[in-house]
Amino acid sequence: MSNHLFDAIRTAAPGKAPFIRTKDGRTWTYNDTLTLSSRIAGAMQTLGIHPGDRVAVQVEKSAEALILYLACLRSGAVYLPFNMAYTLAELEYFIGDAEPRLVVVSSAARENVEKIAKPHYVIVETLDADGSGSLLDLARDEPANFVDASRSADDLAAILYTSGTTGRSKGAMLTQANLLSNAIMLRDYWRVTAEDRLIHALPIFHTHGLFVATNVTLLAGASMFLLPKFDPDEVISLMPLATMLMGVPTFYVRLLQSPRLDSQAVANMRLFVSGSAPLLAETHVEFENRTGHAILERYGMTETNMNTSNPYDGDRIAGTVGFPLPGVTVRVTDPGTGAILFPEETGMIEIKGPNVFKGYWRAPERTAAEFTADGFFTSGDLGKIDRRGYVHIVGRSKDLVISGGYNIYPKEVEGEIDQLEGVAESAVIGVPHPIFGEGVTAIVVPKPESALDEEAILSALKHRLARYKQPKRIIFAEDLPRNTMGKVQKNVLRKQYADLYVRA
Ligand code: MCA
Ligand code: AMP
Repeated sequence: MSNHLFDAIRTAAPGKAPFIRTKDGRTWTYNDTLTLSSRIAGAMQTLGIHPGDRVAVQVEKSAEALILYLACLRSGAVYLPFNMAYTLAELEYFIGDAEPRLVVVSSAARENVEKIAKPHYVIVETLDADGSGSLLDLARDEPANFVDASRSADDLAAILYTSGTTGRSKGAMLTQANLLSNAIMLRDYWRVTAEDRLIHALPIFHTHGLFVATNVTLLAGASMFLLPKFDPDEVISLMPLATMLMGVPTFYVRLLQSPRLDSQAVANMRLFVSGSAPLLAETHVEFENRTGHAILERYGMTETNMNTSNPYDGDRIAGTVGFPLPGVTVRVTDPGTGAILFPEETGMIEIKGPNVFKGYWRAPERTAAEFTADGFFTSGDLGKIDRRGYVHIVGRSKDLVISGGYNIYPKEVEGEIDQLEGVAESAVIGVPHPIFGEGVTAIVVPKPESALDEEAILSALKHRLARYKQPKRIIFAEDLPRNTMGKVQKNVLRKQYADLYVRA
């Protein structure tokens, strides 16, 4: 029996060497990780979880949470991680759609989650930030030699929900082969070895922190400093003990705000990686001037893992996302005709390769709509490939805001605002923000005689939307600019409010 992804992780695991170190001074060796993941997989089996069952997880970042992900791989369960910021209403939708067999949440959330899980016959167990909870209690007496479930390359390893420009969030189905092929490629491309020590300050419910950071570390037999969240001071203090950092552009903007960041502080560091959102060329240049390190920017998506990367040895060019990764084909097409464009011409970025997902969970029509007839995934990103082969992302055809590396789909926020009494209509846009890259901003047209103000709208959204999706500012307007087809011209609004946060 073989387990496509976990067998590779097990083979790379260097026994007594450390895998995770946490802030409180604890260390999990690879052997400890194998033992605990075995016990948790055993507990899940005892609970009746079978290969192919979904296991939804909404817990604080911890070593045990990462090991729970490994336990899911071992038991053949499909891992479904959720952002801690999601509200109960958001979680309820995901549970209804994914139909997990088990949901793991914090003890504080258990009672409420049980209420929404009950109609779906879902088991609820807990895991807290300190590693305690009912799931680990169940795992304690399970054996350390769990027999891993058989999983082939095409079996699902995880489903990650990504919001859609139309309709509700959709689950991107990622196979064992999607994850393994991408992690091996990145490990080799970025020269990650067992000597590396990664500063892991990203959340572990998205591709960046879960697959890029964690799978690459595991397949190199390397180790990580697992931080509960990003804190620039803490990250700088760890640099003399570490060799790598992976982050979203906001990390680098915030690090540059610290006078402690200099060439001395980074003397032991080998590699700084950025992704999930555009890194401003000025941030790249300022970071290199201050530290001597050229940040390596790469480009990925939940549906595709990583597609391109600046080179390890060659020029890491600011404002570009580098070359297609080995085995990945990237092309640029005319969004109107689908014709393949020449270098330097801007169009739709399309992707094909072993990294590209299997489709959206229980949504074959939505899957079909995102692929071309010859099997390329349509990214929704607009870009070009220059004469040297570097890919540039110049914009998005999808209506999406990226704030601090988190995606926000305006339609979801507009839907919530439009339901409020006194609102005629709204348009949600992203405008440049000095820390988050883009700031979520709502332009609201009130109904005549409505007494709505900014505070009333923001407080109404509080329990309806995750915090990072809530607008940073609400602006009232008499009407929205529209084109001759009646479509709201968001580009006009983005231009009009371009310096809203720069001024603030
Ligand atoms: C926090 N706040 C935010 C965000 N994060 N507002 C907008 N956008 C955000 N992303 C708000 C909080 O609500 C709070 O507001 C205030 O900022 C400070 O909160 P705090 O928790 O202290 O912030 P933080 O911990 O410093 O968080 C900022 C962060 C974090 C470190 C940038 O958002 C983060 O870790 N982002 C990474 C996201 C990520 O992993 N993306 C990868 C997706 P108030 O005080 O008003 O309540 S994977 C992906 O995109 C693809 C596949 C790829 O290519 O990687
Ligand atoms: P997600 O849906 O969270 O997977 O976000 C994927 C999107 O993030 C991509 O389609 C891009 O729009 C954006 N993205 C990721 N990496 C980069 C990058 N290096 N530069 C610009 N945009 C990026």
